[in-house]
Formats: sequence, C-alpha cells, structure tokens
Amino acid sequence: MNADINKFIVDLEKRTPGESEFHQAVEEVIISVWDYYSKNPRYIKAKILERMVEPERVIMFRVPWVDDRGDVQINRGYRVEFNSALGPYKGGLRFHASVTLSILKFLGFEQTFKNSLTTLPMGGGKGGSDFSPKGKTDSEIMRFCQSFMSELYRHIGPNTDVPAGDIGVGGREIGYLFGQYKRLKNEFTGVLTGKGLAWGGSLIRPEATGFGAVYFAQHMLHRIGKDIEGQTISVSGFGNVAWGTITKINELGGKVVTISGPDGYIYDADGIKGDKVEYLLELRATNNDIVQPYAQEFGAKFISGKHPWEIPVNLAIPCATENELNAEDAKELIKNGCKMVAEASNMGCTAGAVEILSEHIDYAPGKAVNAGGVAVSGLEMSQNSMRYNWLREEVDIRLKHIMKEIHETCVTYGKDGNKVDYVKGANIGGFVKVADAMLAQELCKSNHKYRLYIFIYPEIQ
Ligand code: 2IT
Repeated sequence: MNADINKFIVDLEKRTPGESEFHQAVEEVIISVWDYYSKNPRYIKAKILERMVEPERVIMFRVPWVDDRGDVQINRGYRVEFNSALGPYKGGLRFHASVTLSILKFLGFEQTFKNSLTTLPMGGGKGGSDFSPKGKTDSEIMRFCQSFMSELYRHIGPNTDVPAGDIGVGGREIGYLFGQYKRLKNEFTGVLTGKGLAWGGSLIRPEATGFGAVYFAQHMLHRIGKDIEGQTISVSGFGNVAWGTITKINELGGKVVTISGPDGYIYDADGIKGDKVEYLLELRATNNDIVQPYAQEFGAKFISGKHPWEIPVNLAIPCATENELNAEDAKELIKNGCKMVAEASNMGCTAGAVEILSEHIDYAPGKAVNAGGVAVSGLEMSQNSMRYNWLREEVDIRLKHIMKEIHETCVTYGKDGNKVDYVKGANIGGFVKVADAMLAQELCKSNHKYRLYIFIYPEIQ
C-alpha cells in the first residue's frame, strides 16, 4: 500500500478506535480514489477526503420501551448524518442486535457514494438501533418504534433527513415510525420512504433493490455478451432484497437455487419460483429469522450453519449482510465456474474476497448494484413533493434508466483494457460529484471575531 494511503488509514484508525467495519469501508474507497484525488490539488488543498470520512453529525440516544410482560427495556438509537453536499441526508434504519456505531458509520459512508451514483439529489445518512425484532410481538415492535421516533423526530424532516428501511425495518416498522412522527409534528410529509401505497409510498419501492440489482447484473452480463436467461444463480438472505432479486431473475428466465438465513442455507435444485417466492414473505413475517422451514415446506435441502457459496453457479448475488462472503468462499465460487458476483448487500464481500474476485472474474460492489433501492426512495420523495403518484411502469422505467447510468459511470471511471474495475468505477464515480459539491459550497472559513474587530477599527487594515 502506498505510504500516503497508509498514513491516512492509520490516522483514521487512531481517531476512531475499534470501528473495524467503518475502517474497511473507508479503506476500499481511499485505495480506489487515491490516484484521481492526488492529481487534483484543489481536492487535496481543501482536505476533501479528510472531511468526507468525518460525519457531519452523529446522534445517539436512549430508547426505553415496555415489553408485553410489563418489563422496561432499554436500547440505543442512532442517526449518522454523514454528508449533505448533494441533498438531505438519506438512508435506511437498521434494527438488529449487531448494530453498532461502526456499522452505521460504514453504512452512512457508503450511502453517500451510492446516493451520488443514483444521479438524484440525496445526501448520505444511516441510523438504527441494537433492538432485534426477532421473536418480538407486533405490539412490542410498535412500542419500540414509537419510543425511537419520540427522539428521532426532532432531527429529521422532508428537507433535512429522510430515513427509510434496512435490515429489520420494513413496511410495518415504517408505518409505526411514520404514525409517531405525524402525531408529534402534526404534519403529513414525506419524512420517511418505504411508506404504504395508500399513504405516500411509491410503487416498486419494495422490489426496487432486488430489481435494480438484476438490471445492473444484466448490464454486466451484456457487456461480455451474456444474459440472465439460462443462468444458474445463487442468492443469500431471504428478506426483501432476496425476494425482489429472485422475482426479477425468474421473470428474465434465470434460475435461483439458494437462499440463506442465520441458521444455514437452502439448496433447491428445481429453482425458487412460483409460490416458493411468495413463501419467503411469509417466512420473514414470522419474525423467527430462520430459513429451515422452507426445506420442510417444499422438500428442498437445508444445510445447517453454512453459506450458499459452495454450490456451483454461473452468477452469485449476495443479498444478506456485510462480510457474508470471504476469501475462501470467493475461491470456491471461482473454482466451481462462477463468472460474476454482483453484490446486492452492503459490503457483502470481505476485503480479501473483493481482491480475489476482482482479479479473476467480474465483481461489482453493493454501492453500485443495490442503489436501486435508495433510487426509488428518491423517486418516492419526488412523488411526495408533487403530491402525486407515478404508475408502476413510470417508476420502473426510471429505475431501469438509473441502473443503466450507474453501470455507465462504473465503466467510464473503471475501464481497464477489456475489463471493468467496478469497485474503482463506483468509488470514483460516486466521489467526484460529492467532492465538487463540497468544494462549491465551501466550509465556514470566516473568523467572526476578527471581522467584528476590523469593522470597529477599519484603520488597522
Ligand atoms: O442500503 C440502502 O440503500 C437502503 N437501506 C435503502 C435506503 C433508502 O433510503 O431507501
């Protein structure tokens, strides 16, 4: 690693001890943009990268609530408002036991570049809580969401910060959160995205991350003269992103043979199609966070405690969570003939996996592949501002167009002979717009006291 990059990372680690996921996300971006950055003295002079890795604001708060037994429970709530150069902070809320400040900083940092890639006017943010919906009743989730919003409401707004869902936050949670915001503010505004269709939500938002990921994978395949049709594909996860991805792959004639959960993975050689896809939604709604019941329901194989990357496929689409595919998995996929990995989860591959995959096959990172989700959130904001709803086809056309543009941006900045370095392409493509906007908006340089002084004593000038 170049000495300047190394110094940058060491300094960052000193200032943010223990935030390993955040360091991993920053390191990937810094390595990708360093050459481009070093050739632009105006970025260096303005310390753009040093500024970008520092969130504009971090809010941490206590979330007390009462469970069904009447016992008091305490969780921690967060909102990391990372960067507002391109628009209001925008990004999801994650409710999961694994949530820490490091995880939300990595997600907020990535979100800034991702949102920039969408071409829509959105800054980057992320939030959530270490609250786990697993095993909780509806009324417990409702009380938690209400308590969470009782603090968050004062920090967000349709022109300030617009949260959405992420792991553990779907339509039900957004409903409870929105209801509480409205009660407290007495305002019906587009302050959250992922809302129900009858009350300001956008068509295609639930499917958007998965649909967008498949549109992106299609562009990657077309570039090398292939198509989704006839491909055997492994998917991980069984939530909203996996569901949208599988639905679109089936529509385009591909076959998905795996899904996974924290308990292990399912191998269904016949393909996950028809009723089996809708069953994923039922499975998710049980709040148990396991995929094993799919095996009993449809007579498929369940492999306990493992990831699906050992199954031979042409294409893999990780749809679960960060660092779910490591260097060993990458080698196994390549050995079994996999030609492409399109990452739909945020930072789904470890740094070791990214290195191996990028060297041998086509690999595209989450911030490009999964940007369709937040892109349709941006379209939901537009529709809310107009107080109007677009048709399904209108949203889908825009989503397709955005994914095509993101792919073109990756090719523009990442082309390397016959290959495309999608990591470099996505990182530089995302970086340029944010950096230029930060330069244009400047930072607060004026020394207020000095100004006052020369106003009173102009002769000293
Ligand atoms: O990671 C993501 O892009 C999301 N969870 C969606 C964020 C959003 O604001 O729709």
